[in-house]
Amino acid sequence: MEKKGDIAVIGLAVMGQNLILNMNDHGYTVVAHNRTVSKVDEFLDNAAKGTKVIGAHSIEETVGLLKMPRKIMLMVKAGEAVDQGIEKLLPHLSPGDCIIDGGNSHFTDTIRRTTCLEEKGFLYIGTGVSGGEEGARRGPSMMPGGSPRAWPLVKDIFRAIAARTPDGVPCCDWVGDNGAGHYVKMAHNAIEYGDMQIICEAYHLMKQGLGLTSRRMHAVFSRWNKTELDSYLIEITADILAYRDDDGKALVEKILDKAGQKGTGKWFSVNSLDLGIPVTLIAEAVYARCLSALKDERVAAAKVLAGPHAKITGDAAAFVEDIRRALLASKIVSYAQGFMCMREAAREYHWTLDYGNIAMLWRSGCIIRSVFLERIKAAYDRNPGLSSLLLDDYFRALIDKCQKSWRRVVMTAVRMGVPLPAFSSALAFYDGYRSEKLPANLLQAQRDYFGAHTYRRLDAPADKIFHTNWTGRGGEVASGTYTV
Ligand code: NBP
Repeated sequence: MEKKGDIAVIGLAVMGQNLILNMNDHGYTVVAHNRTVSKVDEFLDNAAKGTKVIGAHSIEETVGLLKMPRKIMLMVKAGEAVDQGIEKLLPHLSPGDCIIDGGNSHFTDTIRRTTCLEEKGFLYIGTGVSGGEEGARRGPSMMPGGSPRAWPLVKDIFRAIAARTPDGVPCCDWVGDNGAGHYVKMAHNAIEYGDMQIICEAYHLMKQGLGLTSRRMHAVFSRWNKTELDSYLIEITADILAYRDDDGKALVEKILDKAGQKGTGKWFSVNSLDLGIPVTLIAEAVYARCLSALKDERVAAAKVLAGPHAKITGDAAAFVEDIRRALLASKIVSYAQGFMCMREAAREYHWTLDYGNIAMLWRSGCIIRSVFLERIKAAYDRNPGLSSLLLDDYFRALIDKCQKSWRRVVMTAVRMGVPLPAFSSALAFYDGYRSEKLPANLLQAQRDYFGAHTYRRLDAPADKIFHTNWTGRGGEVASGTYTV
């Protein structure tokens, strides 16, 4: 009898190939297919040689080679390729079969696809897969969501191939309905933008403000990696700073300072605006990449725009510790904002998210893996209804410890003319969040003055709306109230 596969993977680029080999290592028989069919044989003759992987040269053959109910994972470019893949598969599937999209799809596409496939009697999963090539091969962090009935079909395979926390728990669990998995993956990527930006700001200040060499900064980041900041991104930053080019000079200093991006940080920032949640640090991280990309304009502006170019004097070691604390406080704000946004998304899109569990999905296998995430899990274990991580006792105490340093760093950088958009926006958010009163009373008066947008009063019931004829020339008619 012909051997049948446990799962099929369509898309034999870097992620698909490595996931297949990972599944094979864990004893699963995988059917492999790719749009450009020659890549199937190339894969079987090379990386998959000697494995149990079965090559399929058409969609029909792929489907026919699978055990029922069928599980077919698309690892193709996000967007149209996923819709095209689904269209091609549907005529060959039976009710109860499951299509899985493991790419970086936008969560709204996943919501649409889940509904569409469920209406046709099929099951659908949109799963975040994080950790790049190495993660896919050795154990990614996986964030599946979609049709809840699909989870038991893939649970064993996904949890077998996923990364594990230091305690041995797989970094893969069901996130929630329809687009929840892809939403959480988007949040992960966006938090990664924030983490990278705050590290870059620390580096910028040490280099430009203190004049530290890459060798010294390598030592600093290596030391920081033994503190609360212990994480993959701090570790690779230390490695990068130590890396020498052929001439013995630091390679990092020869790299063009123009950042690229693939869009998930922007997606999250746009979504945070849609939801009305101030995810300021991540948005600043996206804008910082945009500003860096304006290299030619910056080069021209640098010649004509004045500003300070002073160096920081005084105790350099003490200031380096100030920077570490500023980084830590900013990181706490970034995660607090990211989790606030996920909480609002859960309300908006009707998901039940387990925030402590999400933190542990990211504990290994992905780019933002860190010890810090365990503290987030502990905070949600203490209080599952926590409205902000900033209010958790551990994080509150940590911010208290870092606060003076954080303010000193931002003030010094402003004086020196070193841009710290993420550090400073995080501090502004912190001060705004802890303000009982903000100047929005004046803002509401302005809106009512020019547009009759109405306001509420502190000394009147909350549901009572007022409009003032501020100039004596306007009418008494108020504008309708609505939220954009
Ligand atoms: P790519 O994102 O580079 O996509 C290449 C694959 O998509 C190839 O197999 C290609 O087939 C297939 N494809 C395309 Br392009 N258009 C297609 C279509 N219309 N119909 C069918 N197949 C089509 O591959 P990747 O880097 O392995 O990433 C796969 C997914 O995983 C993406 O969504 C990506 O965002 C996500 N992801 C990537 C990483 C990473 O580190 N690379 C990490 C995490 C997530 P062909 O060979 O015929 O052109």
